[in-house]
Amino acid sequence: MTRLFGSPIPRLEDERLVSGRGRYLDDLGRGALAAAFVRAPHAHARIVDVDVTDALDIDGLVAVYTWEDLPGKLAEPLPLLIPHPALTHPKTGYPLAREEVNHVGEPVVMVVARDRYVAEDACDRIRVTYDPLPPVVTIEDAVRAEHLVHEEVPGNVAAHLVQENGDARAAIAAAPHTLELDLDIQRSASMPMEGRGVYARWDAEDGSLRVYTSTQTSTSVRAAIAAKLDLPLHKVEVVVPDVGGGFGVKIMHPWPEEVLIPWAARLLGREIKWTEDRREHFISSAHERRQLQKVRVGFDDAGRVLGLDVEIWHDNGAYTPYGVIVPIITSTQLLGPYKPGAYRVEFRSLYTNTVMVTPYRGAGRPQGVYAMERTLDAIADYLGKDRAEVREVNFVKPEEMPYDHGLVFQDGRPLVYDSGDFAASLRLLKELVGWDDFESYREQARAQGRRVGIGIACYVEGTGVGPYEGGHVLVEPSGRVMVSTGLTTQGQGHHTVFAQIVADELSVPIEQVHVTTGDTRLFGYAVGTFASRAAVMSGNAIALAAREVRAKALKIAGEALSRDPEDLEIVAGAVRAKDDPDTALDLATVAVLSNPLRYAFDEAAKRATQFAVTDTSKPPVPEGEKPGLEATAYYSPPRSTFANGMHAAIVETDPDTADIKILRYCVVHDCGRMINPRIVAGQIHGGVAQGVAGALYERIVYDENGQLLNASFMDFLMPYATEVPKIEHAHLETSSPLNPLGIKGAGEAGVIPVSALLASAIEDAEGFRITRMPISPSDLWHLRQRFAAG
Ligand code: MCN
Repeated sequence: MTRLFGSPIPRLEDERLVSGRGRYLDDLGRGALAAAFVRAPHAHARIVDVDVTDALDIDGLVAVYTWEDLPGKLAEPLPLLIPHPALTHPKTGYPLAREEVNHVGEPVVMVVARDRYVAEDACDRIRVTYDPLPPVVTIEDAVRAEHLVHEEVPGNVAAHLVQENGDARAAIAAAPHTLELDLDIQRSASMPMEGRGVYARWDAEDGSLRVYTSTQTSTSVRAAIAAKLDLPLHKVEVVVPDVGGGFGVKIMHPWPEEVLIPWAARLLGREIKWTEDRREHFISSAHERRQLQKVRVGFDDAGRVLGLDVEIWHDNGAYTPYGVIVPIITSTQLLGPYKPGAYRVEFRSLYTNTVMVTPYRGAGRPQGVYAMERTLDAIADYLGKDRAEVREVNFVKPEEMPYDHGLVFQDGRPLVYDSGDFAASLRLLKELVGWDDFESYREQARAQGRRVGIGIACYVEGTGVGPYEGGHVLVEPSGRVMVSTGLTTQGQGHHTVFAQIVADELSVPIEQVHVTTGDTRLFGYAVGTFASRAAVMSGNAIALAAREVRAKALKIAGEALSRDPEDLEIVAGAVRAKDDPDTALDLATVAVLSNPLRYAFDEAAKRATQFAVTDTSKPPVPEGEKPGLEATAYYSPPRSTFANGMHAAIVETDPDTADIKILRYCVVHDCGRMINPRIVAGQIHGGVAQGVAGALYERIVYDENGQLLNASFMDFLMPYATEVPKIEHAHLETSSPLNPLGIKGAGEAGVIPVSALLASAIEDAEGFRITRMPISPSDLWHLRQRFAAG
């Protein structure tokens, strides 16, 4: 049988999904009651009064709830998911606002009604009286601290952290050359095709809840519901249907709606559903990316960085459910494939009266790469050196792996790179894009009156973060191989890759393998899908479980065939003797033999009778074994494994209109051993598309009152496929020594360097420094005017 690990087979789930047979949250719960929310219209205000009287006589209204109605733990603030010592002033919101609202869109009242129309009409009739407070909208407002987002948080500083390796300031002072850069990256947000959504059913007789939710983290939503509603864990089932994209926004556990809807379903004894609309997604889910950065760098004549001192002001939004995870990722992964002589980073995470900031695909890395790569471009310009060469002199070398940066990573463990050959990646990228031939191309273009530029940006990505993930593999008496893992799927092709792994390990046809993800009925322990961790974490756990099943199958078949398991092998779905292929038992028969309660109605059971243990002195289940041809295994990594990559792009900027076109886009990517190169390429392409969107088109715009001005696709400029360039890619596979399969993650990589890269390429075309991203034609046009005016 051909080995499937490493094969670019098409995704098994796609036919179903693209032919309209996916089941998304809103496809469920037809006939359920609908919930809708009254959300804050002010960025910052005290709630004076909530008057629901006018809504109560609407036909079809079922219930109206405010914070005052919430019992017990439900009335408490939502949990702080990842505490950190630097987070001195954590703040999380209430499921429904209590006395104050801190951003436009915060939920204040929940309405349950016959259908969504009635619920929305009722929302319109609810009068909330507010006493508006001065809002803090931007980082600059927060730093000025004339007003406070949370009264008890001085200076609006949620968290403050300094990390150092060596004395960067002294190294800069002693360096032959120094530079300073002020950089700015704007706020953006993930826009999955499907927004969030929850549908809950209460079974009064059983006293249990079934909750369907569009989430990236089913087990922790379940734990939160059980805790908030004071239910035993086993009375709460969380099932994740098909999910139309997450990109980080669905990792909050729980969202207010995820505890409120189940609570109301229990209280009313009715099924209730809520589906987020696009406006709600803009104003009441999560955003990311805004940072101001100040970089001071000292370097030598070769462009080697001797000291790097970076200050970061991070816009945290109104609450900190995720602690400092985003700025801490920025501050550590900023280093990319490089090793500055000494490094100091200091960040302040600042509250603003805006939608809270949680990880969005790339999670803080695009900002870090932006700071580092803009700095290296500035050094190259200053020294008149080739930009790729300046990068190369700063690379960590393969012989220096594992490389310890002397810093603490986001998981609290040391920041240590496990593998990668950055110089090899760079060589490959330069060849792919034709780096050395670009100047002659530029000359030709110039002769035609065209302005072109080339850019480069490199990154590393800590992937496969712990603490663990599990996998369960079961061979049924039918011969079907059922695989489950607790993490969820939002479009990454997990069902295909996990089936590839198991089909290989058990030597069964892939069509026989069925994968389920994110269903707490099947797998209760899991962390979730984020941080490019599914392949490393669940991939390895499932492989380990399949290996256990394989060993067990050999043992059971060995007993039945009176052979030593060592003398047996599994080939094409059957256990057979290495020296005699006719002495064989198919896996279905072995599955029957593994279970003392034999399935007499099954074909395999009939075959199994001739091998059944007839010696009554032997126990029906072999000593030390459990019944069933199944195994559960967990994988817990020693630390994160670091994927890496480099992108290069050629752009053309219109001398008159300042229109920006990407002519070539090249990617070299190394995520260790690839389970499925086609899926990895798809992930990279999708990531690049999202990165191009964030670099040239999308941004979240607030006015001075904290009103989101572009909360719809009319105004938030999501690019079409026509704006996404053709992506040329090459893979490098340096195996990770940290996990049995040698893999590293790939899910976020594509998006990470794009803003840095396009800034680099546009700068090269235009001849002046780009320090603010995203950049639109109008931004570029204004920059040109400013540059021309000196
Ligand atoms: N893969 C592989 N070989 C490797 C590494 C990965 O074949 N060496 C495959 C994996 O098996 C998986 C895919 O590539 O099918 C991505 O793997 P991984 O890097 O483990 O990332 P996750 O599966 O954990 O996905 C999370 C990641 C993140 S953090 C965001 S955000 C994101 C992303 O994936 N959101 C997505 N990609 C997305 N893709 C879609 N379609 N929708 C989203 O919401």
